[in-house]
Amino acid sequence: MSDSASSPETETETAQSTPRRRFLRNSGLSAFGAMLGMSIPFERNLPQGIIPVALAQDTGQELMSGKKGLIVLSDRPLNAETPAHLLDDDVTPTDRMFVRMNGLVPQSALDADAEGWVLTVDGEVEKPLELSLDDLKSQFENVTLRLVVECGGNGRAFFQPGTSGNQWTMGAVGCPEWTGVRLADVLNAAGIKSSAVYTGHYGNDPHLSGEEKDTISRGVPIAKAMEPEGIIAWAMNGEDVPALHGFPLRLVIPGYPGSVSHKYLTRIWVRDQVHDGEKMGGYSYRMPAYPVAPGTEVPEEDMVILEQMPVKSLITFPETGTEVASGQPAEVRGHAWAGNGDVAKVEISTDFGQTWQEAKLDPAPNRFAWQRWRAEVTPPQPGYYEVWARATDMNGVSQPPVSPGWNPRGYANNIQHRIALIAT
Ligand SMILES: Nc1nc2c(c(=O)[nH]1)N[C@H]1C(S)=C(S)[C@@H](COP(=O)(O)O)O[C@H]1N2
Ligand SMILES: [Mo]
Repeated sequence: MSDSASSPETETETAQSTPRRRFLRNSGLSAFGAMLGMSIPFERNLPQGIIPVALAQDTGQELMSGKKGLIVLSDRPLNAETPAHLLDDDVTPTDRMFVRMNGLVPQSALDADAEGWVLTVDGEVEKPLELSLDDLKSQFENVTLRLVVECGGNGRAFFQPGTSGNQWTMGAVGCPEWTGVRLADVLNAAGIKSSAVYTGHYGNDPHLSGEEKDTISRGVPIAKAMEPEGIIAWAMNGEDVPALHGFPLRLVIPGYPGSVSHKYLTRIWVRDQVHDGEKMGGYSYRMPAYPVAPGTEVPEEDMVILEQMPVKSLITFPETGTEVASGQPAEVRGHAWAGNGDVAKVEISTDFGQTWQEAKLDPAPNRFAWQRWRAEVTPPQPGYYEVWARATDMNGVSQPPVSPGWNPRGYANNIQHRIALIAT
């Protein structure tokens, strides 16, 4: 190692300034070599499991330099969530949007290099498409929508017993404004055959191992893909989608776990069966088909794909632990959203769930945007209070005060959000 690692900074610079085109041509290189854009003379000495430091992206800090106040859960892959009080904006600012990587951020995204980017749409279609960014922008109606992206594992930290994966608390969610074209319009242009069942999504983010395999490749049922809110986006909050969020192109398919909103999108494969890409099977994004006691070992064949995300709400103001004056009304507010569309109501409690008061709930600016709610609370006397919030969806399904349906990988936890309020 020490022989070849002259200076990490130099190697990083070299790797980043090397055009992607060049290392794609150098197909004789090993996987790591190809990613670095140069040969690794002492590669046979590289101990197994050691990644060249220039590729390690343990530079979580560097990648996160555009973010403010996020909590990094892991730096390889990079995963960071947003504290609830930083999610108060109606439109989540880019510097506060959570980050969920399964692999590495592709070099093309770090370089903001979209030259020659092509989106392929193939499989069960009449007319396979190869679309450049310009084709997408010019051939289809452009739409701008506020859409919630929430990781399927948001809330995992609250399950007992604990389950493996990022220990997200409440902040693996955000609602930026996305601009792009409707996925449905692109699929219609390709002509969906009657044999089409599912989509399969691919991007160019490298696997952590350096091997040439997919980090993640998920999809959605065709009916979901044809909903008008699913978009192929090139802009987030009015600017190019940034490196961490999928430059230059990503899917945003709201209502389902964030993992179907593929970043660095290169291909949509229309399948004649349920997509079987990476993280579609086993225990990934799958739930027991029936309720199980916490800690149960569920046979793989009894697992079904997690589709709609449950109804949920956040208290984004004030920050937990804030002091307020007793006997005076204090504003409490946040957002609510549901995987099946609009939220019916939001209620809050300041007496540990004995009584609930209905909050004022704004309509969604568009379907699958989160909805603003506000309420006033008046602590009757000095002391410690908690505010609990619960949203109810259009089917009358609401959020539980404790973690709902335990499952082996800890998905879809819509436990009520609670904050502390200190009345003086
Ligand atoms: N190419 C690619 N797309 C991806 C992922 C990924 O690792 N690679 N992670 C998915 C998961 S699990 C989530 S929750 C969302 C997170 O989107 P964000 O990082 O923009 O917040 O991206 C999804 N799309
Ligand atoms: Mo996720």
